[in-house]
Amino acid sequence: MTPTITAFERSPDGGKGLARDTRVRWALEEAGQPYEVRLVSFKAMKEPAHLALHPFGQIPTYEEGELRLFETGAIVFHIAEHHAGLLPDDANARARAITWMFAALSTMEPPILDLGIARLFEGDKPWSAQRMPLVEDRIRVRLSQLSRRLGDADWLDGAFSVGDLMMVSVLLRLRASGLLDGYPNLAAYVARGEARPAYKRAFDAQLAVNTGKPPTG
Ligand code: GTB
Repeated sequence: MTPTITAFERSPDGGKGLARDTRVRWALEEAGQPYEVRLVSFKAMKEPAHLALHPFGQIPTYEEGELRLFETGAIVFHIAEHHAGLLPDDANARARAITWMFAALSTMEPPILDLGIARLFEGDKPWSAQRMPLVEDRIRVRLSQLSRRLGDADWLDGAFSVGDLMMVSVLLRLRASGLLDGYPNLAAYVARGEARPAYKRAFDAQLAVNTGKPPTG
C-alpha cells in the first residue's frame, strides 16, 4: 500500500528542504518506496481533520492502510524497520543506528532549534545580543563532541543508516548560521548526505512543491 505523507502547501523556507517532510521523503527514497503527498495549509493543520492525524497540528504525518503516524522520528523509524537499506541486519549495529537517530533528535537538535527561536522570535529583545553567544556555544559543544566521534569516518557507525539520515538532516539546519564551517569533517559529512541520490530526489520533490515546477532529475 502506497503511504501518504503530509507537507506544507508552502514552506516558510521557500524550498530549502528544512521542513521535516524532507526527512520522511528521504527515508522513503532510500527505501525505494513510492509515496503520495497531501499538501496542507497552516490553517488546515489546525482543523479537526488534520488534528485527528496529528494532535499538535503539524506536519509531517504518515498514513499507510490503517496506520496513522505523526512525529518524524517515529515515521522514519517505521520506514527503516519495514524496508531494507536504513538499518543494519546485525542486532547490535541496528541498536546503535537507532541510538544515533535518537541522539540526533534529542541531543543535537534541541540547541539548534533554540538558535532558530533566538533569531526568529527573540532578535528584537533587549537581552538578545547578550544571550546569543550562550545559545551558539551550546551548539558548539555538541558539534565538537560529534566531530570528535565522527573523526575521518564517512558515517557515524559503519555503513550509512537511519542514524546518519537524521543527523545530517538536523545539521542541515545549521547551514545558514555558518557554525558548521568550524568543523570541516562535519561539513563534509553533511555534504556526503546531500550527495546521496535519495536525498537529491527528496530535496527536488519538496522544492517542486514550493516553486510550482516539476522536479528536473
Ligand atoms: N516533533 C515534531 C516532528 O519531529 O515531527 C515537530 C514537527 C514540526 O515541528 N513541524 C513543523 C510544523 O508543522 C514543520 S517542520 N509547524 C507548523 C506549526 O507548528 O504550526 C519545522 C520547520 C518549519 C519551517 C522551517 N523552515 O521554514 O525553515 C524549518 C523547520
